[in-house]
Order: sequence, then C-alpha cells, then structure tokens
Amino acid sequence: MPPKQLVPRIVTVGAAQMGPIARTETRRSCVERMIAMLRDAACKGCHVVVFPELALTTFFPRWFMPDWREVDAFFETEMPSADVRPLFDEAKRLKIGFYLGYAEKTSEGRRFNTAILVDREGAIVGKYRKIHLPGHAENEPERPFQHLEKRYFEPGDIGFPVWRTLGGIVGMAVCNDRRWPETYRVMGLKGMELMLLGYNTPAINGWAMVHSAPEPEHLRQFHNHLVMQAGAYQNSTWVVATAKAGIEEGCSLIGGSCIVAPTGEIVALARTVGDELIVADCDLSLCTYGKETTFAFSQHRRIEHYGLIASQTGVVEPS
Ligand code: CDV
Repeated sequence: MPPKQLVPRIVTVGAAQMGPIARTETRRSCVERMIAMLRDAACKGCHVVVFPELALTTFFPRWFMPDWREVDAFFETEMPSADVRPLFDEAKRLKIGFYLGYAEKTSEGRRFNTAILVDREGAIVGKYRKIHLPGHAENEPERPFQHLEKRYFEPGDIGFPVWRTLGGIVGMAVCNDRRWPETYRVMGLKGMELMLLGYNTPAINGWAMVHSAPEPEHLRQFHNHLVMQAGAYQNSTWVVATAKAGIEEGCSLIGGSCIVAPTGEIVALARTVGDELIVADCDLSLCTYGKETTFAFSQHRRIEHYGLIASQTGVVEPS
C-alpha cells in the first residue's frame, strides 16, 4: 500500500514587528504603520498578520501613574474605535485576518491586557485576555523603570480558548504567557495547530539591575526563542511571535520576532528592531506528525502523576 499522504494546509502568516512607539504617538499613527505592513503582507500573500502586544500605544506599564485617568488614556473602551477602524477596513479589503494586542477597559471598569483575532472578513472571531501578568503592583522607584502589569491589569478571565479558523485550530497568548509550558499544553490539549502571540520584552531585567544580578541581553533573546521553540515542539504546533522592539522612551526592547515550526525550528526571524514584516508559509498538516507520534497525548500522557500542576502554585520542598 502506498504511504498515506497528508493534504497540505498552507496558511501564509506574517509577523508584523513594530519599532518603538513614543508616549506621544497617536493611535492613528500606530494604525498607519500597521496598515503599511498589512499592504506589504498582501503583496507577500499573507492570510493573517500578527501585531505586537499593546500595539496601539507605548508600553505604558513602565511608568507608575498615581492618577488613574492618566492610566485610562492608554485603554480602549470599544474595539474597533474610530481610530482603529481604518485597520479593520483595510484588512477586510485585503482579505487578511489579524491578531491585535491592546489594553482593554470593559464597561464594568475592568482592565485587561487583551488580544483579538479578526478573520479575513473583518469580524472579531476570538478574544484572549493575558493570564500570566509579570512584574509588580506597587511603585518600586529603585528600579530603572517599572513593570506594573500587576497594577494596571487583572489576570485574564476567559482561559485559553482556541478557534477553528484559517483552515485550522488557532490559539492566542500574550507575551509572558509564552514562558509557561501550561499555556501551550492547555491549548495543545484542544488540538492547537497555530499559536499567535505578541510581546514587549525589555532587554534588561529591572529587578536584576537593582539586585546586582544582571542578565546579559543575549540571554534575554535566547530565552525568548528557547521557550517558544520548546512549546512548539512539545505540542507540535506552529508559533508566530511578534515583538515591539527598539529603544522606546529610553527603554530597550528586544526584537527577535519569529515563526517557529512544529519541529521547534525557527523558519523566519526578524533582522531589525524596527517595523519589519516576516512571512512564512505554515503548513498546518505538518503538526500531524508530532501529534500522532512522540506527542500523541492520548497514548502517552500520565495524568495520574500531574495533579500538582493544577493544584499547587509555588514550590513545596520535601521536609
Ligand atoms: N510584557 C511582558 O509580559 N514582558 C515580560 C518581561 C517583563 C519579562 C516577558 O515575559 O517578556
């Protein structure tokens, strides 16, 4: 019998890395930059484009702002807003879906670090709210800059959904989520074939600076890729990760936007720390091999030994 052939399912994906966004830069200006990359993506045949985390403003958690009115100026209360509507319109005209990260304030006054998935017809088909919020909740003036995500956002309240769209099963995550194996595994257990993610990662760790434990920048980039390559391989999924990069308000953000295959190999990598589109033809049928062999979850997982993962947060050492 001839070997069973898998039918290719190609999704052409763009990671639209953004260079720095100044504190004074308007949403309209950010949207113009995104539209320029969307048009480039259309020329390159993209079906979907991934923009960064908090792509409509500067990365504002780096500042302590005692006045919540100042904080709220960075949040969206509707999506699309009038400023963001041109992005939706152009994407629909070009028939390109997109992932967009932004700060969401709900009608009940709750604040989340959110990403939406918009399909090729311009409809919002998915929403994810960042679950793993790094940083701290109080002002720590001894740091060179703040990382106040725990102050400005609540942890996401909608779990890790996945969606049937783009001819496959698609999941989303935001920045720090990529460092946690649970993120990939929960969506891997729902059959995820393509994970979309945006990030803002400072090139230095503010805590390490204060505690004289500097982490060289090359390690920051190494860990960025390490976690996503491992997550992709161990769940046999594509991962598309888009940075906001470069020197933003005096704070250096790593680039390194990349597209990772289900083998764990990086197949496209940004070269700059500015606005840059990288593209890859992601064949979702390539996920099948890992999902049916080494990582055939139903055959090999031993859940009777995994209970601690979902019942205990911190370390409990043996007595
Ligand atoms: N925006 C982020 O979540 N940034 C974190 C930094 C603070 C470590 C990250 O995991 O990249």
